[in-house]
Amino acid sequence: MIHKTSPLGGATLPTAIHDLDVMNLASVCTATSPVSKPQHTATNMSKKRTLHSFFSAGADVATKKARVVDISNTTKVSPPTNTALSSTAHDTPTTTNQPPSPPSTHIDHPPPSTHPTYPFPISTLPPELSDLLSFSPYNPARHITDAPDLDLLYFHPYIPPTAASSLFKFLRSSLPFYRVVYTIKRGAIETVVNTPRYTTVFGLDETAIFSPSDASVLLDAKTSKPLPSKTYTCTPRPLPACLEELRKLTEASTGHKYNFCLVNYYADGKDSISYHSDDERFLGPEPAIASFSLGATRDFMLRHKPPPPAASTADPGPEHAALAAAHAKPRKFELQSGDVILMQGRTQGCWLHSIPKRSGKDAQRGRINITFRRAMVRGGTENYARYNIGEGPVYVWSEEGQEMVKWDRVGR
Ligand SMILES: O=C(O)CCC(=O)C(=O)O
Repeated sequence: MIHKTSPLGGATLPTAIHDLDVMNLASVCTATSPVSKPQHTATNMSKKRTLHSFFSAGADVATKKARVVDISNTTKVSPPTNTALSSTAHDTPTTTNQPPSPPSTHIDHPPPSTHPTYPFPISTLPPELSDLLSFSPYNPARHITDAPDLDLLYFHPYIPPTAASSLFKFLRSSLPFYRVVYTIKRGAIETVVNTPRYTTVFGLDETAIFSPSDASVLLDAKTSKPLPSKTYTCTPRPLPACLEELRKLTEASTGHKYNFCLVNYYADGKDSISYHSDDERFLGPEPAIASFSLGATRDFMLRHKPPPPAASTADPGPEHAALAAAHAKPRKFELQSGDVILMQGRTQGCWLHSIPKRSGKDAQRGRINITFRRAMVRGGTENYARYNIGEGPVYVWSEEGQEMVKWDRVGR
């Protein structure tokens, strides 16, 4: 974990760098509050399911199968007439607070989301897919608390199976991605880090909002007054409507609030993320992070941070032994397309997670991971932009080549 000076006045902020081969596992559990009562149980979670999803649990499989949507011909991104290059980009901003499209009584495809920071307009979910997503969560969550400091909700799956593949293809071909390269300095040594996956990010921390009348203008969240243009060194990007829809569903079914959406695309088994925890100070205490899997099955590994040194080596006691065991023996979840894991409570403070490289079955297939999080202060917005957008080229999915290619502005 790497620390930098906080813009909030001297405290250090761990940054969201998760890509070094050797992670510093020396940090110990940082959660400070006592073990809290779980916030959501599988039982009360099911109460938060949408009305639609209650019906879906009893719906017959044939009905669900009949609703499979092939959106492969409907996801083409429009030519970049409304991009950052275009002078009309400011004219029709998409704000983050628009309600999701009404269910499939709509026949027309809703217009794409535009914003001066988007390299090209981002498609809105086809109404058929949007309609299927209202059946989420497909299954109620399993509440996993059977190891020290661990507090997970596991929806297996969350996205209805009829929608998962379409949603994966839709997002892969609609979002702009980046392959971020950055340098870190440890003492006199500078290391270049090539992020081993494609990334992108949208969102804004709690201190500001996008102006409802012009999303290119930022307002102070408390006073609603416009913020000076230099408030952020990056230019925050609002969630496009397709991710906004997913964010609202996730808030309703997990009971937590989110203002950021980070997306990873693992092109194949060689792409990965090293052991880390999302316990940055800018997320506040005991952050809740909802993590979606779409596409290829990948192993999600979790291990407890190393326990503090035992006071007495003779008999460190059962609690210490349980921590040592949770550190020594990682937990593995084979995350499948449509699954969601919510990490909450002391999980981020005390546990590390990773997606290791993979060979063999499913290693050639791509996987999308979406995480919804809530950043409390400006440092979070800056940090996420730096490590998930960076300064390099934009990548887009090429249907023809079946791979990510550099976006050349002319081609789209
Ligand atoms: O891809 C995943 O499931 C995990 C992603 C993750 O840990 C992160 O973005 O911090």
